[in-house]
Amino acid sequence: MSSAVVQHEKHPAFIVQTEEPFNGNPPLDFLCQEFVTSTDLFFSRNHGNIPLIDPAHYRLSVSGMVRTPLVLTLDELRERFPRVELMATLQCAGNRRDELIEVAPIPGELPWGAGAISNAVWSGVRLRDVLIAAGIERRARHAAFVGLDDVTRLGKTFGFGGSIPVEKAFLPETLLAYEMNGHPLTPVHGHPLRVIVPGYIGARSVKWLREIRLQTEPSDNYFQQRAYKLFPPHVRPETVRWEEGIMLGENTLNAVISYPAAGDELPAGETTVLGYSIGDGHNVVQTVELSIDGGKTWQTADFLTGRQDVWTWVLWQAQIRLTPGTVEIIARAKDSAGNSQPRDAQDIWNFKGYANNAWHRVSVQVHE
Ligand SMILES: Nc1nc2c(c(=O)[nH]1)N[C@H]1C(S)=C(S)[C@@H](COP(=O)(O)O)O[C@H]1N2
Ligand SMILES: [Mo]
Repeated sequence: MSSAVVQHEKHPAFIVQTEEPFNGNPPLDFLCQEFVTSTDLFFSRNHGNIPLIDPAHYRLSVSGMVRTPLVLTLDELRERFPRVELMATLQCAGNRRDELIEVAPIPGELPWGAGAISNAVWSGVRLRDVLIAAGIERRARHAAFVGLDDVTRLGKTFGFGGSIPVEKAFLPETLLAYEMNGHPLTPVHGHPLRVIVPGYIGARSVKWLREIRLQTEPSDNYFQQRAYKLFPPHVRPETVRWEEGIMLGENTLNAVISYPAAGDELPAGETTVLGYSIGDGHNVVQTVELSIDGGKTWQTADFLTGRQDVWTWVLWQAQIRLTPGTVEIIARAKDSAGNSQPRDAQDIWNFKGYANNAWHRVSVQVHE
């Protein structure tokens, strides 16, 4: 067994995209078999090393625009604040980048398929309870997080970081989590403590959390100021003015077909199509629809999961009738506010390859 497998505690079917830094995802068909993703299949996105932290020596600092700066041990965090549990789906902003790369190259970024998403039950304390204990000042507008990992960018080495507006930091769903699916976090998922920001891109859920700083401006970290920013399609790396990008925060409505896969050969007749859909963090997914005639007519999929809220995905299935030839299956979702998804990836292409939520299209070969 390789040391990577031991260290990262992943399932044999887990697809490792890169070993260093460690990045990988479950195969799509495994992913959509479980409403709550097993920890050993949960996707992982890392920009630097995986720090191994002794929980006994771990300290969290809360500083900046607070009346009482805090330095907390893990035990203090557990004892001083109520334990809460919440299910939330994390999605990397780079999920489905491979389809944007088909439109035009995106050098230097991971070519994620649609597996950079997973759903887990997180336990920990509410960020708001910790912030109330620190007594935040009225002029604080953002909560900035820094991790204990080492990431090197532009010739400097620093901890991965990012921030969220204080309004989101004070909402009850925003957690400092020490457990995932009923067990202490594993090293790749941020042991011993990480932020969980439900409804936001995965990048704001900072792992191996070292510090929370309250400030007037968003984080000055590379991953807030350069990466995880959205630019219009005409902007290129050579012409980019970084300050003009939009900092990504909330998720976008998305729907993905997990079965069949592109290029699959299927017999004519009835086929069950499977997939997932996730909302924008404000509205629940209302319907998922499928088309096999280029979007002229649509049929509605059934949700497989009884439970549905704004922080979690839905799994769905639909029976479609396939006739021989090449068939493009298209999926799209609508949410409870009437929002829908963009039709084509080329309309939302951006040079960093983020937030692809175009209609998902899967072409299969159907034989007699
Ligand atoms: N400290 C730290 N936190 C981090 C990252 C990182 O590289 N370092 N990656 C972020 C990104 S981009 C994503 S999508 C999620 C992935 O979380 P996971 O590995 O538990 O799936 O963690 C976020 N938190
Ligand atoms: Mo991410």
